[in-house]
Amino acid sequence: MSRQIVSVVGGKDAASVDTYESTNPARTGDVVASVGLADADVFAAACRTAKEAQREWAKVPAPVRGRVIASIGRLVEANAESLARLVTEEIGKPYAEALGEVREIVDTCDFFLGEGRRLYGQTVPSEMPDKNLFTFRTPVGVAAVITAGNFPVAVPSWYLVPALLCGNAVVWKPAEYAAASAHAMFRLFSAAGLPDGVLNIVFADGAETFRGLDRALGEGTVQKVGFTGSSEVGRRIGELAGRHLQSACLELGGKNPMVVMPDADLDLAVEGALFSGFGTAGQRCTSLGTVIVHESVHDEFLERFARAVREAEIGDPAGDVLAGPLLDRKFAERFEEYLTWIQPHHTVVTGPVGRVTEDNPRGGFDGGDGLYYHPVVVDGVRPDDRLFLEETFGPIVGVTAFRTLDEAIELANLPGYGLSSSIYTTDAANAFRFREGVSAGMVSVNNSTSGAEAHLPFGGNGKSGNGSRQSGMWVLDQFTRWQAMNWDHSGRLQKAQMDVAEITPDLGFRL
Ligand code: UN1
Repeated sequence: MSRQIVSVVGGKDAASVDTYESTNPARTGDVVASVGLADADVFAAACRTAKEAQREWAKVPAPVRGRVIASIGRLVEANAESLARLVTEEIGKPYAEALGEVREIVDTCDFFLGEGRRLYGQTVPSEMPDKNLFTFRTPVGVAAVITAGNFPVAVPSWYLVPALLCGNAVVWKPAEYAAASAHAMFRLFSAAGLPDGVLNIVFADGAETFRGLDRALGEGTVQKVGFTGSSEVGRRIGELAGRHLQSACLELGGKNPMVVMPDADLDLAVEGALFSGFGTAGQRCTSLGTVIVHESVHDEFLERFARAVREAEIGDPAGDVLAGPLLDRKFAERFEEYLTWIQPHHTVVTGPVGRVTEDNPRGGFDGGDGLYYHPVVVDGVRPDDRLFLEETFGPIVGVTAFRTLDEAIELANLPGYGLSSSIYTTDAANAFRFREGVSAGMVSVNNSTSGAEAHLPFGGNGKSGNGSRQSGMWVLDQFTRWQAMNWDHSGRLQKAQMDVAEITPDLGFRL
């Protein structure tokens, strides 16, 4: 029997106006959860509830909030297998990867539980005697967090954990097609003892969420918006937040390049391209977009890459496979559109294209009623092709050739995204020249474009985001604001810039 889930606001179930069925993409007939969808009123009410709860939560000493984060980590660890199984069931992520995703929540908790005992401010010297200067990190207030479903629990934890640790309350709107995984994670967070209203979960469609967010921003109940999803929606969220003088933390799409130099270890590059191109069925924001390979090793690389892709195991995500199905019908439909971008001047080097069916099987696998797609490598993409310029969320990778490193860097930056990037080379000078030239927020050397660790700054530039960074200590600037304090204990009014002692130099002095 499938689960029935609804929004939870202030610790209580909230009203729904519609129902969404979250299905298993590996067996589309199986309903994983029946999800009650709320409207804009519920979203705005959740932000008001969060604002109330935040006042008290901010008063809880940060080390005590850190203990709550520690408990969340323990609860997630103790429930890792059931949560990972649910992620696999709901979005078709291979089980080993789903376990890794759950691990990423624990890593994030491990990092931030100690931050509760740091959250350092500074003492700063004053320009006058008997005066002290300090800085404090203060919570922003309420964070509205809207997340995608390709990482239904790990990426939300990058927002939720630091936001809560810093003394904020959160209204979380997860993707509908990953609602059951999100609800399970919400229950684990609640079991750690978060007071009612500090973390709220609202299931709603995009339009209602947008209206609710607009209202909440207008009412002054949201001070930070976190959004992970497409560049197109991110732009609208950023505009909306900006109109209300609030800043958004945007983690958007990518067209992540991998440069393969003539001196690269080609087998290593192929392994990296296979994992980042087709692991998670190419549905990470960090997934490989285009391989930019030196003309002298192009043919050799392509042959080995195509072979590796043909031999890769695609199938039931509960098993030991490189990739399972696409996340959801919506993504399958969009992926079919991306396939129409393949042009006569392209060469598909991997075999069949499209949905895996009885008539279009992958070896002996007919896909059943799952949303399985053939992985595709397209050679000969050109800089003005849509396949080269736009994100193609799904199992498709383009290949193009270059002559000089400068040309490769230009190609890498051309699409205008700037999330992740990678270079395979055995020459340190190439690696550093690439790092300097590439516009991406993240650069891998002899490693794939995906698989960032949870305590380095994560985020992009250009169409990949507005420069905000998540993870590690860098995300603290998203969820706190600096407050400057000065304390004059001289007993008189000392005027800055005016009542300052002068020491007169002899500027005419020469040796
Ligand atoms: C995403 O797809 O939104 O670096 C995030 C990676 C993962 C996170 C991807 N740790 O590939």
